[in-house]
Amino acid sequence: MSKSQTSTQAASALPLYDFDDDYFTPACEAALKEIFHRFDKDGDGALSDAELAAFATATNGEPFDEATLEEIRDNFDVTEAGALTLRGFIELYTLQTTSEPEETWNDLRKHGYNDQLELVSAKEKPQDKSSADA
Ligand SMILES: [Ca+2]
Repeated sequence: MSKSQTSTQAASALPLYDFDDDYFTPACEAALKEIFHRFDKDGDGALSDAELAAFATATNGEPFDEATLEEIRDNFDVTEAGALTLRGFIELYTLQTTSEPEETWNDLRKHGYNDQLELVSAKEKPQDKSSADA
């Protein structure tokens, strides 16, 4: 689903991917690894379904559907139990970043990074949730 907000920024943002090296820039690699470990709650080096759901919700506002999970397991490095490894996570972002860098920028901003790929706010913002019942 496309979001209603349009993103026209980031024209002068840092590069995320070094096409000469065929790999992420060091700053982007560090950011992606930090995000991966942030959601790897039990620290076993892979994102289980529950951890992946938390990641997807923080990134997209909703967990991946079953078809997307299948796609992830089919295309990227996962453990025997089907949890996405760091390598798989990097593979996933390689695919997205080389085709749609704006999408990766959106994700990085969602997770608190600014245009210099500095972590400025690691907090998930709860204000757009309708469950303000505290
Ligand atoms: Ca884990």
